[in-house]
Amino acid sequence: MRNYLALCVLLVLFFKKSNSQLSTVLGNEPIPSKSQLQWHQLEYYWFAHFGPNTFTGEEWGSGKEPTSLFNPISFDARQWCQLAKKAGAKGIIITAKHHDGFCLWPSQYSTHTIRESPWKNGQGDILKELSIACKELGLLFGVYLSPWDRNHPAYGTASYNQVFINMLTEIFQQYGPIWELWWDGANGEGPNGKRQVYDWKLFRNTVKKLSPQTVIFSDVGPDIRWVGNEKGFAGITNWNLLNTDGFEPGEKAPSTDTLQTGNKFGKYWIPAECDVSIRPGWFWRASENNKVKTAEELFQLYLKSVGRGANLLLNVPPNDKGVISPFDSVSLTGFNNLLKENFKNNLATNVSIQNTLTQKLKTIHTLTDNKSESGCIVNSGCDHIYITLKKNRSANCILIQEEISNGQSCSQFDLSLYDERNVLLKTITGTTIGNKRIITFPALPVKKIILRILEQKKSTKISEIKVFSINESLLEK
Ligand code: FUL
Repeated sequence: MRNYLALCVLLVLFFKKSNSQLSTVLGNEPIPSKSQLQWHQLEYYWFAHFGPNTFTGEEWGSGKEPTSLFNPISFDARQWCQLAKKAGAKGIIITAKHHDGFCLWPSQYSTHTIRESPWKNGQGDILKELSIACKELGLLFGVYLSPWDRNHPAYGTASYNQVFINMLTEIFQQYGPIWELWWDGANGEGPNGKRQVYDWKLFRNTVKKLSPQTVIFSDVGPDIRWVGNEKGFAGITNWNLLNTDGFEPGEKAPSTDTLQTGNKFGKYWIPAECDVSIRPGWFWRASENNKVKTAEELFQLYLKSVGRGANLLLNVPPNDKGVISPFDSVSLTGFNNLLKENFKNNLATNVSIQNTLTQKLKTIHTLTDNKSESGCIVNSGCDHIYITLKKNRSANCILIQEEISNGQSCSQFDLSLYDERNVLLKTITGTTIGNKRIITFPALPVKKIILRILEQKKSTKISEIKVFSINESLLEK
């Protein structure tokens, strides 16, 4: 009996632990880990590309740039964070080391770092200042660490894999907690003309040991996948599942089309993240100050990423003084205002569900309670969800959320829009829902909407339904 009890305790502990670390399977369905589920709720956060390229105007530094170039005299991590907060972002992922190998922290494992730069007489530490500012202002702190290194003398030899592990360990131990770690799949030649054979398995295992709660991004996860483009959009059909057995980041990744849509019957829960820059390039350059995406363009990206069930990783590159330029900040605060204004007034007054076999109709308050964890199971075929709207208001946007903690289910749905006299105005069809699905259409005098799930993997749990009248100029293009 005592052994039995001990085993039960062990199992509970193990399950609790593993559930927070890795995506698991329920029945045959992959489900998100606790960290992945929290990641889904973030929806939108920033990338900060910063380093020698900020001073040279290059996108991919050669690794031969003199360290004397790096001197952001007005560097202010709090300015970045204050703006990120104001712009509604939930965290910042910084390029601790880009392909040029320059480290934004004084790494023991490189001689090409800020320690060798004139900035703060070599005493500065960007990762330290940014991680502290993020904590103080309530933002998550994430790190991009490029495996490709065009400077490190060990690159292209087996010993470089250990250098990379040492750098990861340094970062996690000195600047943690790190919420998301970003691995680029790019792999070119290093200073000795050789390419590296990465030990991805060792990298992954090391990070999972150092920080089990961190979500790791790469082309193929293990926690978050690349969306297959750098333009900021997910597939219109977007599964949070992916088959990664036999694949690796970089050249051995699945096709970009597959990354965009995921695999309906994928073996692992690896949702898509849409990385895109607010400027044409990833790094700041003065010549692109007048090419910053407008608030309206950012809103479009939001519809095509978050509105398709993915997350939006928006790159906001600080300038050569070490601050985010006013050109970018105008767009960013404007974008957040558009989100707040346009998604403020939910026109749905009542949501009820009717089983067409029994004709029973009941109101479902959980679908309008603003809580994505509560919801209502919808059976395909027999269940209809009725959404009643406020009077005399035209609508042009519908937002649906699926409760995904037990997996993603809906693969086909339709929405029928009726006016006050019960005349069918329009039928909209869709495929996946996932964490969020936002559909826009030219405004119509809608009084009632019926949502049907036409095809699903198992029972779909819908958690929120909202209807809006957004500015006509913001409809998805
Ligand atoms: C790419 C890199 O090569 C770009 O420079 C940038 O960092 C982008 C986010 O990922 O693969």
